[in-house]
Formats: sequence, C-alpha cells, structure tokens
Amino acid sequence: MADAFTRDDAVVTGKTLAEARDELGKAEGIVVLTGAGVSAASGIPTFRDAGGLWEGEKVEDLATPGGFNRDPVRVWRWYQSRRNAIRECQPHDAHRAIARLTLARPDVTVVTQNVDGLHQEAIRQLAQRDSALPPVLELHGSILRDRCNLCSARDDGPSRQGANHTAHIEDRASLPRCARCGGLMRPAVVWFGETLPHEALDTAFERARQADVCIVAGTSAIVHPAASIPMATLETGGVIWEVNPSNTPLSRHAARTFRGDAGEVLSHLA
Ligand code: BJW
Ligand code: ZN
Repeated sequence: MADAFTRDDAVVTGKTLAEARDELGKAEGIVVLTGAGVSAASGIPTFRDAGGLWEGEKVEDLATPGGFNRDPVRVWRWYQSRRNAIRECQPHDAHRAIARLTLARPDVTVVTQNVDGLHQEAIRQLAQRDSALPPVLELHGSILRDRCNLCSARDDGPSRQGANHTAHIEDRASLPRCARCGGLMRPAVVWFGETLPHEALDTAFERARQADVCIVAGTSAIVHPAASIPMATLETGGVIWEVNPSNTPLSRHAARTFRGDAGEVLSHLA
C-alpha cells in the first residue's frame, strides 16, 4: 500500500502519517465528519464530482420539498434506484477504519452527511453484535427509511436488507402511503431548505466544540450547516484535518491536509 499522499504541494510521507497517528493518540475528543467521498470506494457515486449523482440533473427537481410535491413519482424512482443500489453495497476501508476508531475510543464521535448507513454497518460488522454500539450522528437522514410527507410518521423497516418501500413504482397510485394519515410517504432524507434533525445537529456541534481534532473526510464542505461543524472545533482551540483528493472551502483552515483516498489515509491513521 502507498505510504505517501500529497499534502498541498508537499508530500505526506510515512513519517508524517506516523506523526499524525501519534497526535491522534494524544488528542482528547475526536470528531470525524464524513461525506459522499468516503462511500465512493463502496461503489456509491458522490454528488458533485464528474459522473456524480447530480450530473445532468437539476438539484431542485430531486432534492427539495418543492421538487417532490411537483413530481413525487420522478423523485421516488430516483431514490428507489439509489436505495436498491446502496442495499447491494458493503462498507469499505474508510468505514472500517472509522469503525475501529469509534469502537476503540469513547471520545470519538462519527458525524455523517451520508444517507447510506455504511458507517453503522461497518461498526456492526466489526463489533459482531447489534446492541449497544456507538451511535453515528446522521445529519441528512437515511435513504433506507421512509417517513410520511404530511405527519412525519416513520417507517424504519425491519433492517438494512428488508426495509420499507422497494416495490417498482409505476405511477402515483403505486406510491407508498402513510398508515396513520394516508399522506404520501417519502425517503427519510433531508432536502435543501429543510431543517436537520435537531438532536443530531446539536450533539455534533457540542462534540466538535469539545474536540481537539475534527477529521473532515470526503466532503466538498459546501452544504451547511454540516460544513460549519469543523469551524466549531477551530473556534474552541482544536484543529481540522482534511482527507480529500481535492481542495475545499475548509482546506485553508486545515492544520493537516491529506490529499488522498479516504480509505487509504484513514487506514494509516486509525
Ligand atoms: C473523496 C474521494 C475519496 C471523492 N476519498 N474523498 C449557509 C450558507 C449558504 C447556504 C446555506 C447556509 N446554511 C444553509 C444553507 C442552505 C443550504 C446549503 O447549504 N446550500 C449550499 C449548497 C449553498 N442548506 C440547507 O438547505 C440545509 N438545511 C438548512 O440549512 O436548514 C435551515 C434552513 C431552512 C430553511 C431555509 C434556510 C435554512 C439542508 C441541506 C440538505 C442537504 N441534502 C443533501 C441531499 C440528501 C439526500 C440525498 O442523498 O439525496 O445531502 S444535498 C447533498 O450534499 C447530500 C450530501 O450529504 C451533501 C454534501 O455532499 P458531499 O457529501 O460533500 O458530497 P459531494 O459530492 O459534494 O463531495 C464529495 C467529495 O468527496 C468531493 O470533495 C471529492 O473530492 C471527495 N472525494 N472521492 C476521499 N475516494
Ligand atoms: Zn402520515
């Protein structure tokens, strides 16, 4: 495995990685904030990279409440195909490295913008149990669950494999309906203009303020409020480390920038 990643113009050598690993060992409080790049190696496309989910699509048609209200069949079909693909995917090196870290240390908090459930799956696989596992703070919900568009009643489904609505969608009549109020069900994700789950968001900011290090991996860091979380670490005297092959708005604030694949870098660090 490669032991060098570019750090801006310089190179992060095995020595630098060893230093970073030592620093991480001494840190009190670590937040790992993840985005779509962390699941890329599992075969799940990112949003904004070339060939990403939004290439050739209008975001407002697919990922806003207005888009859903205008054409719920189109939105459902798009999410259904992503959901079915995600069900076939497995956690990768980055998920496993983060799972190792969070299972080994109670002061590690995993905060994800991803809706694919792969952090939880990696933790479950590594721990080899279902109960009392460290939580993952899901900021943008889950594509594996549904909720009612009107009354917000949830349909969690029995498991990752057997959850909720998977049937083929023909037309409006075949869309899933809420058992409580009859409203249309929708994927339990957070669209633009919608508020994030308060508890997860508040906890993420609180942990970020307490953390010595916030590792930001695989996110373009342009969607807020998620992208503001690492700044809370910075403002309270901690540091940001970035793991991303590309530059982001957070790069200039990062004390360490690992320009590489999240799986490779995090496997070295964890
Ligand atoms: C690799 C890699 C490898 C590749 N290894 N890396 C402040 C300023 C401006 C705007 C706002 C603001 N505050 C709020 C807003 C509005 C808006 C917003 O942020 N807009 C900006 C985009 C302009 N935010 C919201 O509306 C949020 N709600 C909110 O703020 O509520 C309060 C409010 C209500 C009403 C009015 C006003 C305020 C909600 C945001 C919800 C985002 N939802 C989505 C869709 C989820 C459902 C779904 O899956 O379909 O979440 S959008 C999409 O973007 C998804 C992602 O979680 C999110 C972030 O994307 P991510 O993960 O960063 O992916 P990419 O593709 O962008 O980047 C991938 C990265 O990986 C790249 O950098 C690659 O280089 C890297 N990479 N391979 C490591 N192998
Ligand atoms: Zn309902």
